[in-house]
Amino acid sequence: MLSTPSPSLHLTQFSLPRAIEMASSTQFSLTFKPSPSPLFSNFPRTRFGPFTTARPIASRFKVLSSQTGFFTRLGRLIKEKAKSDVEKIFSGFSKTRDNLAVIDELLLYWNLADTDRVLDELEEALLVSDFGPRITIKIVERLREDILNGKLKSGSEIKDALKRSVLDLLTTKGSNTELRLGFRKPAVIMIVGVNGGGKTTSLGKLAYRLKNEGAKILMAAGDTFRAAASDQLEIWAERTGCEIVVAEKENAKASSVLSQAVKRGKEQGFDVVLCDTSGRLHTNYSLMEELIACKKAVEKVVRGAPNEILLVLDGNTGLNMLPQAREFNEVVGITGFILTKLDGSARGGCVVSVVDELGIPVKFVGVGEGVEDLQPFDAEAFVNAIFS
Ligand SMILES: Nc1nc2c(ncn2[C@@H]2O[C@H](COP(=O)(O)OP(=O)(O)OP(=O)(O)O)[C@@H](O)[C@H]2O)c(=O)[nH]1
Ligand SMILES: [Mg+2]
Repeated sequence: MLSTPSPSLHLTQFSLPRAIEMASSTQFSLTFKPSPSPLFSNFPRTRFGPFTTARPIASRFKVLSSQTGFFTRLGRLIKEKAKSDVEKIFSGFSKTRDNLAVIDELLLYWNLADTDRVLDELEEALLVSDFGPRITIKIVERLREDILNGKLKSGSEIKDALKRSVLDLLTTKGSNTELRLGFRKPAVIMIVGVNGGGKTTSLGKLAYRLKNEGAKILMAAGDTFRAAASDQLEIWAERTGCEIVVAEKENAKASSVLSQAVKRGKEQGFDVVLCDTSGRLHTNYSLMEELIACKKAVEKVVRGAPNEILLVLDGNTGLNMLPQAREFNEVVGITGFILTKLDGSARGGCVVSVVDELGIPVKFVGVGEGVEDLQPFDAEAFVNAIFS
């Protein structure tokens, strides 16, 4: 069921000045923007036409909304989609795969006498792809042991064992890849991270996915530092047919915007409120404090919220993302990662190092700038995508 805005709301659709004019005269007020027409009249007529999204929205919501455990199912459905999006994941990781293709060549001509040289080169290939020294050594030494014990007798057996090792690492430490949305409405997801990592884009793509599963989504423009930030999110709201709450004034407190949005979400029966936040350096103490305020403000409105705090990490930063992850986790408690820009990076191994080092699951990977380019993380699909 699509939320159909009332006729009066339709009239003011995306008219910011009008909305501001109508807003209350309190010191701090927010504008609430209804979603565009359910027919997606503003949807770009390119790759993602209106009809690719309209059908699943209607059908899935009917099934799910009438049952308890809506959020559990929503989280699971999104994850299950990863299995069917294998092609997308495969193409998204093409650079990492190219980088690791050397392993195939090495193993093709492998023979026992050559083991040390081959494993040295394999080690190097993993390091270059940002698997990180600790895991790389762990993987390579396990392979060496199995080769010397006679358990692995051919190049293809070594390759399979390599894939199994990586899969084990991912599934042992980061298996909770489903979104955990609790059981109170609205579920609240906060997206945090350093500047330019892909927070707003990921939020937009996530909204698209959730909406496709029938959830009623409200976006909250919590990046109040830059005027352009809410404009950017508004474009995503329009593109995905979601509603959005933005601050009326520049430099409004992010925590107030998020709190107001969650209140609105609660009053108007939204399923999920997606909260954008400003980019901040993990070393900037006062900005990190602001995140704590955002978290508390949201929690005051809905007990248990935010249900997810997703840290966006730019795949191009490679292993430098680890200190960021540690710091954000210490300050606000990260529930999952979104690793972005993996389409442009040959360093897909960072997925494994992040999971291994922090024991926090990667929930999504960004493999492009399009609306469908946020893929739920599936360890098996990932391993198959990087080791073709
Ligand atoms: N290739 C590629 N580009 C991406 C991906 N995710 C985001 N981007 C691009 O990265 C740039 C920054 O994305 P934003 O979403 O604005 O990043 P942000 O973290 O919200 O930035 P700030 O709000 O300034 O901190 C944009 O040009 C996005 O299109 C991805 O998965 N792949
Ligand atoms: Mg942003």
